[in-house]
Amino acid sequence: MFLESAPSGYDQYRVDVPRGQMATVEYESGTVGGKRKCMIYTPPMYTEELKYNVLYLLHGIGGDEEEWYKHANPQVILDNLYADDKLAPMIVVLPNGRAMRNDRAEGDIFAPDKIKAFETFESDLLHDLIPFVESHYAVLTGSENRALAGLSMGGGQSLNIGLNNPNHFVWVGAFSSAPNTKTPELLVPQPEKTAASLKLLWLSCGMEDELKHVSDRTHAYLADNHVPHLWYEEGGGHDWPVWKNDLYHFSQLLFR
Ligand code: FER
Repeated sequence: MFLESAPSGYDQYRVDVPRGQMATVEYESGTVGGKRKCMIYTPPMYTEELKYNVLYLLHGIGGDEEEWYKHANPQVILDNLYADDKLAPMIVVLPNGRAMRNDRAEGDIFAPDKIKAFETFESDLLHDLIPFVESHYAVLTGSENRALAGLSMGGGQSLNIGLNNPNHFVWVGAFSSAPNTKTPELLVPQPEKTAASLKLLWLSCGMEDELKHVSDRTHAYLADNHVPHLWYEEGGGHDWPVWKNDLYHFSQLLFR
């Protein structure tokens, strides 16, 4: 699919628009054993009197719960989209996808125990973080009200976890998925079932990304097996301009 790049200024702070809020919060994780941090963006005019959808947005191998915030200012992109009436109301949760006691991106970030922790996150997300969010924020709790997306390792997690849990997520987005992505046959063993359960399956990748073979392989299998998905090849590499552009487009498609 061809999408125009996000218009210039989409990621620039506008003085005249209502702002959402970005906060760091802690939740108890039975999976990891102890408190874990995540960031949560509540949209402009957030009120407990309404109920909101939730996008869980995951980081890459070199990051943590602050990665999107530090590199992409997602709150600016989202505030601007709200101001232009282009987003369905949603909270955005920025978890730490490395579910282990020391979840900082330090030392050898490719060490096997650290890679494994990106798998363990499935349990932390389903059993610890989602229940926390749903008991502390004014949110809708159906599968049609939850989206899961991420970049690189987080893109692989979104596919691995999202497609494995159709009762939890019907909006799934993978930006520049990393080699942690399961093989397509494992990801989508029953193509008809996956096709019937999802509202949106988004796959995107920069054309100069050295990991593009991962997304190519997933896309080819989905196409061969008639699983509807949005396939977006864009200019750029394994980098923030691509992921910011993905957030700009993907977020507008959610919860419609
Ligand atoms: C790999 C290359 C890259 C890999 C993971 C990555 C698990 C992740 C990159 C990123 O998150 O940016 O071989 O193996």
